[in-house]
Amino acid sequence: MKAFVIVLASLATLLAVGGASKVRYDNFKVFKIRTKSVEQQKWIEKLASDSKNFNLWHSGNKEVHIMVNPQKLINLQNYTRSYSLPMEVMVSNVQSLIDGEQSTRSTDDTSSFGWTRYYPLSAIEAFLDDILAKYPSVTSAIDIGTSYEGRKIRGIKISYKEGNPGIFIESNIHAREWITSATATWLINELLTSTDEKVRNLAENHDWYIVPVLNVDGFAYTHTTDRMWRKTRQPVDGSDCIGADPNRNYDSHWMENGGASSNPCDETYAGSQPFSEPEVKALADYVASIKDRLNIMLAFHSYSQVLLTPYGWTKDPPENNDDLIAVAKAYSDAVFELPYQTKYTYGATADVMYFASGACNDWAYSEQNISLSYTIEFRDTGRYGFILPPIQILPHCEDTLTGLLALVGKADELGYLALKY
Ligand code: 0X9
Ligand code: ZN
Ligand code: ZN
Repeated sequence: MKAFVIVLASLATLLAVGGASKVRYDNFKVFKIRTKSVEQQKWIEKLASDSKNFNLWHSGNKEVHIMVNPQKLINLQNYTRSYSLPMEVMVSNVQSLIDGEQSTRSTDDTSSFGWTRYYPLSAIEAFLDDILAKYPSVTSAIDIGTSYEGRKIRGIKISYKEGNPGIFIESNIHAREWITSATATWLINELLTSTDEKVRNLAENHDWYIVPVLNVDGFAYTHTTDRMWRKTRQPVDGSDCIGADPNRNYDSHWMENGGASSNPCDETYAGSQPFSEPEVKALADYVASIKDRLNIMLAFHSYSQVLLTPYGWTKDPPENNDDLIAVAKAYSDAVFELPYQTKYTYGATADVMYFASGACNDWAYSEQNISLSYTIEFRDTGRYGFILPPIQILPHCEDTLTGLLALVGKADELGYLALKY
């Protein structure tokens, strides 16, 4: 027995040493560049496919945020200077942001789950188990499926009674967007424990299907190895680059209109074919199996503070665009009323952001008949980007709950919560 313990202990050291080979971002900077044309936006995006030295944090029609290896800064500056593009430092040292994010870990790490720090997948799973054990009559486990690396993809259903309209939440499909699963787990807890009358109504008169971490492999990888990882972890035949952008992999106008990349080394690589990524296929199969029970689809992302409506693959507005916008506006207005005054904008993805094909919310809208379907890009607008400080988790969660109350209220008012089953 003793020998066994020693073997285990030395294995742990080995693993710890392995964990020491984390990707570091010392003196990497993030620049905010104001672009004047789609060509300029595209050029900067192209520079970012040199993924060792550059990484796209955000790309919009007016502004691009790009992370740069200090040694390669000149490549970017040559371009921005020749076109006199205004360029400002958003993050001066990415590694210090990452270090700051980790430093809030304390001794209560193992004893309780909370929302003052970010947790690894194992802790999120333990949280789900706790919740399922504590609220057995209103919660049930959802087995979404298995990831490429063999991890379980888990979800939870909250249902207080028969005959409720359904709301589905897909979260952390992009590995580095940690605030999404922190928010999803907080929401689960809040729906079950809040005594606020409005929240009780939200919880008990709707069925909630919540998948806090869809991209489980990528998420685990952001904790062990590379904080800035976005994609899945499935190798690509004939390429040294790993993973696809799972939010370009849904089978809805896949790879149309330049809304995704066919280059496996790009951050928006669409995969070898629709649903090539097992995590995306699993989610799609599950959603398809309950689609008649779903009235609203929400995909949690970060960052930018924007509600994105369909479509991402075309600028043509969907049939109920006015309603989609009215419901988004309700969310935005309600959040702005809070003391934090967080400003959410809204609009169609292809208009306000960029062409993005094969995304979850378009697929849910077009292929599964879920007429209210949003991508919500959480805090912030670029100060910290993906590395939102833990101190902001709870205020952000309040924002989200307030937004959701308004969103669901407006959806009801416009007749979108009528049962389809
Ligand atoms: O590019 C994405 O997948 C999302 N933005 S992120 O910065 N989190 O990567 C936006 C997806 C928009 N949805 C549609 N294309 N409909
Ligand atoms: Zn098409
Ligand atoms: Zn995302």
